[in-house]
Amino acid sequence: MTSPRPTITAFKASPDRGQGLARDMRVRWALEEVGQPYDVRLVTFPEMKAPAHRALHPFGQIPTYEEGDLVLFESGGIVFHIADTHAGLLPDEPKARARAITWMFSALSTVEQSIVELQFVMFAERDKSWHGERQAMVHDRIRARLGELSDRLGDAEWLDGDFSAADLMMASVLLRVRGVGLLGEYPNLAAYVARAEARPAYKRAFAAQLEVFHASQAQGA
Ligand code: GTB
Repeated sequence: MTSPRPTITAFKASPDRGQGLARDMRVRWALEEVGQPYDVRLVTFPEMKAPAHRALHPFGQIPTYEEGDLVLFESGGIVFHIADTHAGLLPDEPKARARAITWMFSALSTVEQSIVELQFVMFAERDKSWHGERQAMVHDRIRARLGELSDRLGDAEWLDGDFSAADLMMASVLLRVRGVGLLGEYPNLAAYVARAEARPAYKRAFAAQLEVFHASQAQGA
């Protein structure tokens, strides 16, 4: 039985200006990896907070995922669903599958956590008297996690065997700190992310979200 073609939501005008850092990117990437065509509904900030969108996403955010009468929110849940229902992103062998899922959770709850903190520091706390001190503290927290991850990855190509949803999620998270220079301090992690970005599915997803940004610029959004 084939699933209905899913629709995801993404920013109409992403604040990252097409860098592919918003969380629709990881969903697009997963869909591209498994060869699942999809539609995108673009939403403005006010639309995200309106009742119609909140019916899909209780926190008024992107991304969401609609597939027939199934509605999902949370990029982790969405990517897991895609990986779970298509071949190619999770191993079939039960223990390897469980390890890959564990790494997905770890990317989101252990590694991304302090990276999200940095987002607040950079965008919401710039004018605070304690900004510099807090930024240094959060940078160090991120460095601690990156150092541990770097030690575990070592010279391996991917986190646990072949490329999986675990790597898709971890690379998506790590990309968020490349712009502030932290990823470059860990050459094996930088190379890991570069390998992930070189995947054709990543490139297709990146191009699709960049096209949205260019369209929003052309419309003066
Ligand atoms: N835990 C949720 C998930 O993983 O899906 C978090 C979803 C989330 O934070 N969505 C953000 C959002 O909708 C967009 S991705 N924000 C609007 C709001 O909360 O009102 C986060 C994001 C935004 C911008 C950049 N950037 O500019 O670089 C990067 C990431």
